[in-house]
Amino acid sequence: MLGLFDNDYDADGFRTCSVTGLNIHRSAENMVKLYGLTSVVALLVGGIFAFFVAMTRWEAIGLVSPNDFYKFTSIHAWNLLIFWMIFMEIAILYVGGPFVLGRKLALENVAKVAYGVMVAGALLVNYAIWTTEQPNQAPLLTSYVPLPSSADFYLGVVVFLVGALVAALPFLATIWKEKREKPDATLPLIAFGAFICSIVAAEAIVGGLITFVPTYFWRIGVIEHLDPAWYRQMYWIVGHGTQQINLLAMITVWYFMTHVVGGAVVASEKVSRTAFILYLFFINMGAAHHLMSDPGVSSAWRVWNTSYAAYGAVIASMIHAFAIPAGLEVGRRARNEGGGTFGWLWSAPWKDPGFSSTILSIIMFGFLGGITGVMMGQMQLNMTWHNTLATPGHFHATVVLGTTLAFMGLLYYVIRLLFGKDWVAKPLATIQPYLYGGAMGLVCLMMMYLGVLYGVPRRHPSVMDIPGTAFDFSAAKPLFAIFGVSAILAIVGGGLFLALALGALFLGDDYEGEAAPTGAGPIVAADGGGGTGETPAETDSAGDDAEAAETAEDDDDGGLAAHAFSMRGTFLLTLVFFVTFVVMYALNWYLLSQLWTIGG
Ligand code: HEM
Ligand SMILES: [Cu+2]
Repeated sequence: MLGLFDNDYDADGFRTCSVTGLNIHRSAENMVKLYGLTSVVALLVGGIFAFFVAMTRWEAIGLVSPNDFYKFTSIHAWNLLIFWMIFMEIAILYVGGPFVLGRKLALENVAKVAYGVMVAGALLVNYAIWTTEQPNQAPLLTSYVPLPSSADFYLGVVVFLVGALVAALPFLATIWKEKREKPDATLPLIAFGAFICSIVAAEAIVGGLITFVPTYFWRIGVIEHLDPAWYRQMYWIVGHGTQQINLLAMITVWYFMTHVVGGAVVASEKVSRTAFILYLFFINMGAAHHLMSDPGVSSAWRVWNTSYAAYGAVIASMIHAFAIPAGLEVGRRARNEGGGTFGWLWSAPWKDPGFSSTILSIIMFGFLGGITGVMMGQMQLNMTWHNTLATPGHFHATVVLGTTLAFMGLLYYVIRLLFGKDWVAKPLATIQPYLYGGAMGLVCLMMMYLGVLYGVPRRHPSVMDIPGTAFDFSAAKPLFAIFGVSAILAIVGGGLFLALALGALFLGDDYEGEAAPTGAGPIVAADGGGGTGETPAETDSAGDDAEAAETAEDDDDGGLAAHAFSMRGTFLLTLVFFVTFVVMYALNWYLLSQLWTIGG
């Protein structure tokens, strides 16, 4: 099709990637391309609707009528948070499994069928939302019972979820075959991360089916009554669960991209794997933060789940956020790429959009998405964030600044390494992540300020003058103006990504890459940690640079002997993060205390 699926493979259907040294089989590659391209279509649709939604919330423009606002917001949310993310995540599973292990994709036909089912579900959801008519209501992301949405919507969701569950099977079957053949070998870190991601995904999807199947029956009249409190609790298994998939996929991409583009190594296999395991046990509890203001569950249940238990996952995120820059620092120091405290960082390939997207994703996810998530997930502070515009401010920082940017970075490399096309308009490609990330960062901050400082509600097209109330948000107008202009810039940045991606695919020169700084080095196939290890690039192209690193090999830990190289740059950055965390936390408590006079 249009020459997009025609790489040269050997008789067994394999080819060796000249940059990563990975052994890629046709079956896996074609599916990654198919799912990846489809996700980009969803990004386009959702992005177009972002413009309408943002320009409605900016009431000076007031683009969409209040009646249509929910329809537009629903299409925006489902295409971006669900379809863009999940199609891409299936592609990431197929990279993390077959690519990294150098295997065929098992059950290739199942992957194709699943793809068809997912597309059918996605189309049905879009159609159902777009044609919503009274008494049905646009579902938004949450489709809270008893708010009725069209039956087709629920059916579409069920179909999509079934498709996504089936799409994970070829990945799991590939891992299973690998383990049968090499029972004693440990999975390489990337495959391990993808595996944990798939388990979390399966839990989320099963939770979604338990929620949406009865809801569908309720909507077509087979079940008479659904308890809204039951729905809310069940819904958030998938509602929050999909965010866990996003998080895990994003972190797996962080490891992969910093390695391939920045030459990062794994500072400690054990630490990184432990962090993935922590997610497995604790991340689900986070779902309870959506019920912080619900009367149906006890305070003890809420506090236990969102604080003590969820911190098990928060700490895992912080471990990764330390381990990845540390791996970059060690890898680059080992190859003499910059000395001093931050030389390794300044000398990194900042003009490479794959690299800058990844690093911006790490930084902005941590500072804007992560810190705010911990704050608003805390019972008292939640009161100042709940159902205000600050909530979408927080989650755009996680799913846009974090996951979407990381996936964009990965796609830049999918274009080069899988489609074999070089980027077009490189100066524009260089600025794209900064434009998108910078503008979107402002959008998120403005939403947070509007919500926490002024109490502007989320999901409401017109707040400057809410009819029949004494509320007056006009003091917030200047912040809305910054929000609106930044949103336009962010949409331009997103559109630029799409234009560059399509431009590269159809007009780009053929890409003949050079080997990555570390070849398929320790991260993809951790030598000590087991894994399939020998990919050709490791011997041919790792080159002299890697020798210094090899001499520092640490046998009990698999990767590099991290202690052979300083990590002081990362350590300082981590301190900056902690100080910011403490200041933000204290500030939010202060703001909360300003709501009521205490002890007066
Ligand atoms: C240029 C990029 C984007 C802009 C300007 C934008 C803007 C907005 C705005 C203004 C809202 C409505 C807030 C409200 O009234 O409550 C919204 C909602 C939402 N957006 Fe975005 N967005 C963007 C990208 C994304 C992306 C990439 C995702 C997901 C990956 C996403 C997911 C959502 C979700 C889930 C909702 C909530 C819908 C609901 O309340 O049910 N957005 N967005
Ligand atoms: Cu959540």
